[in-house]
Amino acid sequence: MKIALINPSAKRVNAGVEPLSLGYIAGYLEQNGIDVRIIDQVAGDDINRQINAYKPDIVGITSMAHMVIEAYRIADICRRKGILTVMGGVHPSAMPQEALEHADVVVVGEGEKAMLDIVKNRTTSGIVSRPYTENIDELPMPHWRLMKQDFYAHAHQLKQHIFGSLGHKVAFSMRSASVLTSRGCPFRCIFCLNSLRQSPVRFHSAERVLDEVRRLKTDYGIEAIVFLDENLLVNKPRLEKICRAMTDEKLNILWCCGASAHFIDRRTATMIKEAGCRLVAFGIESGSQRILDVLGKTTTVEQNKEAIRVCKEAGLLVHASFMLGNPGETLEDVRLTQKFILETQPEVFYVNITTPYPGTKLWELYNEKIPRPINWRGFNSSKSLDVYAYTPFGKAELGKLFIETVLIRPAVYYKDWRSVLRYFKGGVRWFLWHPFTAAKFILYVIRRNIGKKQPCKT
Ligand code: B12
Ligand code: SF4
Repeated sequence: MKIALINPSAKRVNAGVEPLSLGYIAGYLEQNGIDVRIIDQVAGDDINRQINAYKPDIVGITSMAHMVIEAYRIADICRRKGILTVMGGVHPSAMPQEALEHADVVVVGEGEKAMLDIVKNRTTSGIVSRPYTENIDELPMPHWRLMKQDFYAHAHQLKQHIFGSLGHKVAFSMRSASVLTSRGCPFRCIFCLNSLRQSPVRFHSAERVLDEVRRLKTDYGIEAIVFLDENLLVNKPRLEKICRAMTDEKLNILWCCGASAHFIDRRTATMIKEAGCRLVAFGIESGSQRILDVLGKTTTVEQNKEAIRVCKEAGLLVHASFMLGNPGETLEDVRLTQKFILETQPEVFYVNITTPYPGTKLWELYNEKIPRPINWRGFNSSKSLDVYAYTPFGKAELGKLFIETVLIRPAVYYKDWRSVLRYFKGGVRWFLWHPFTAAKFILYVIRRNIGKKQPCKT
């Protein structure tokens, strides 16, 4: 039995990150003796050609909302070829009936055990769901080799340079990889899948995390790691073990992570810095306490300011993301967010348009206001203003405020001409050092932007 797992590419969203969900499923299937491949459109694979060459019995396609049109197009093609077509991931999990119009089987929730059951039981139709894996250490590590580590090791950096994530220069000219050390989050922000998802927070043990880091270093030459966890700092005893080992063993890996302002204090900031952390990313979302409360964030504006201050004092770079177009947001709230950015000066910041993803509380509250038929391509948080459904601002006004907020960037990033020069020098040097990867990536971007895709009605 041969299984092909497919990672569809989405126009307009840059995803220079390994498809870890498929990596986990591939690792689990292979551990259970199944022949598996990952076909990755993002890394430049031609899906049709690869499928014709590999001739899988089953395809499994992952999807988030913004890429689902392409995922459905691929599913339709696979079904036409007579291959059993399974879909999974955050969007099909939230909209299984919609996905069933294109796939034979839809997996709701985690995919490792569900996919193995489908293969073993020869399930050919319907919705499949399995209980969450309680002890995630039972799952094998993601299948790094099948995830095209070589492409992603550099795609990260290109993304960082091209899109100006200055803070990510931690990985400058280094081979980098993404690691997930936990699943779930203790909070329930209304715009996030965790607002309704009943999955508990589960952690890989410190030993398992260290094993993965060491293996990435020795087997794949990885020098920089992006920890993709929703909140790496939640479990302090585990964090201490990981940091102590990284420091004592002189692993010499630079890393960055996501965190919530609840969990950072001076001691933690110093400890992670010593262990190689160079950047912490916070979902700050707003400078207005009223909006933080509406969004179900349990942080305060003051707590967020303090978290940024503490990180900067410890010598860590700060990446902060903000959301505009929130329910009931007024001009005054937006001004508070702009003021927050100027005051706290995070080294990197992103502004997103609040998007009601299916499977979230926000979707339940506002989906009826979204014009039908729904354009899923617009569900990408930052690249489209098509999906706002609940803000008192009109589209034009929201667009203007978005641009205005994004334009604070130069004032934050480029405080003097030296920082501008350093940044561009860094980018040029990278291209000179990696001409082949750079050429490959540029070709991929060109192909993706001019390649015509068949429209797909949903
Ligand atoms: C880490 C992360 C990222 C990382 C990396 C994502 C990646 N690898 O592609 C980064 C920072 C790059 C990122 C970027 C974005 N992200 Co993000 N991200 C996450 C986060 C925090 C964790 C995802 C994760 O790795 N989970 C762990 C893995 C193991 O779980 P999983 O992906 O769900 O996969 C399991 C199941 O879904 C299932 N499954 C998945 N695929 C398949 C396929 C088959 C065949 C089967 C059977 C099962 C199956 O099995 C998997 C293993 O158990 C989630 C939040 C969350 N609560 O889930 C948001 C989340 C997935 N991101 C989201 C969004 C919107 C984005 C962006 C569009 C934001 C933006 N504007 O740029 C981009 C898109 C990037 C892209 N890939 O195209 C949304 C998606 C909402 C939606 N319905 O589409 C989420 C849910 C956050 C939210 N708002 O609630 N993200
Ligand atoms: S803290 Fe982040 S991951 Fe957790 S619920 Fe809120 S947005 Fe989601």
